[in-house]
Amino acid sequence: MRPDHKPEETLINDKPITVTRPYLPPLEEYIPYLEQIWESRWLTNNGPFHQQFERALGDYLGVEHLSLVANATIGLITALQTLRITGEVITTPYSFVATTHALAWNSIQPVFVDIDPDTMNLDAERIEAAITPRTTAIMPVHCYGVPCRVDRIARIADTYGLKLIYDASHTFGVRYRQESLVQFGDLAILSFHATKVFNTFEGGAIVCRDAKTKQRIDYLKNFGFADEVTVVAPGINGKMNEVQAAFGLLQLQHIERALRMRAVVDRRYREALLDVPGISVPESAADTEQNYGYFPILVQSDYPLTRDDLYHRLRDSNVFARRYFYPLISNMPMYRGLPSAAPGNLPIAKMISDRILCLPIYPDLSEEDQARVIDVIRAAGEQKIHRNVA
Ligand code: T4K
Repeated sequence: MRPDHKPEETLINDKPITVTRPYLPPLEEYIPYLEQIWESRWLTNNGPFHQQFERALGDYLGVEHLSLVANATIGLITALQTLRITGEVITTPYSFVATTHALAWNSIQPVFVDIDPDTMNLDAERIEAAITPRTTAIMPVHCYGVPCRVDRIARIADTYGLKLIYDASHTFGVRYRQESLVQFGDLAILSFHATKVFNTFEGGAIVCRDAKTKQRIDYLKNFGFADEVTVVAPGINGKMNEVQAAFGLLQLQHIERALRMRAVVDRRYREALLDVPGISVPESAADTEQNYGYFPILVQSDYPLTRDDLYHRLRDSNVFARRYFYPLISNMPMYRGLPSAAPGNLPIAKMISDRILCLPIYPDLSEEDQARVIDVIRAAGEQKIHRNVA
């Protein structure tokens, strides 16, 4: 048993509060869509709902060219194929594993570059030093929906003739300098996973800049078929089906409300945690309309518990915060042998990854449930420091 664990504190009767909870519209609103699918028997392969959702999503996001995909992981893999990326790609170790796995699935060598301590995104000032003759692209992540330094990174990509692919999985609805954040880069990939701000159960999209690129993505996600008898590329099955596309159309009607509800939760946390010593809440990004998809905090060394102890303390109260993103991707067995994975190369990422905790946030997180999360953090913060601080 951990030294700080007191069984009598365990509130086993409290219902679990998970890091996220998918937004779902009223079921009765979805039934008519299902009836249409049953009627038409058109289940997948660029069906009518797929076409409608793709257009409606482009309008919502303010982009002309996008292609729906089965999930963001397939989207990232397909994006790399679309631009025929090979050799080495500069990326962040501080992300969900899918970012780097997509490179591995294309036999591309990831080159990890450290992150910026404020944005937790790829540090733009360190990119140039990592470029070699084998580098073909940069693949940053707008982590938690916080914009990367898009202008600086675009300039580097232009100067060195590199492609720029953003893992934009966290950015649904985020606007930066009054533009959709997915406008930046050659390609940007969104996730509509159940745990994301906007979900179609599973799903995603690749945003691109022109019709020709969209055409290539559409071929690639459909096995490479250009017509019934012509296969133009070694494609994959990355299609979104009609059940998901119809659901996406319906979700679009609810997204603004869901975002407003998330903003309320975000504000309550900020106010409540402001004066808790040892807990830092990253500042809201400048010039950005956020989507409040995550609520990351950093558990600093002057907080009485370590990050992991706080994580467990919350669990004991049935609160399931998550360590997004720990461990670092560069520490995983399949990547840690890479030269760029050496811990000395990634000190900021390591420090953030050891301190990060993402608190529960979702549209219908009640004030009462949120108070439970806050109370645990505040109460633990008031106890005497009894741990060895590194
Ligand atoms: N790039 C980035 C930067 C990403 O963050 C992700 C995904 C991707 C790429 C790949 O996107 P996709 O290929 O998935 O479209 C979750 C998600 O599975 C993953 O999509 C997400 N990032 C990642 C940050 O989080 P887990 O393993 O933590 O999920 P899980 O199953 O533990 O769920 C977390 C909590 O959410 C549960 O405790 C309860 C709640 N939940 C979850 C699901 C699936 C629900 O209430 N209902 C649900 O259906 O990875």
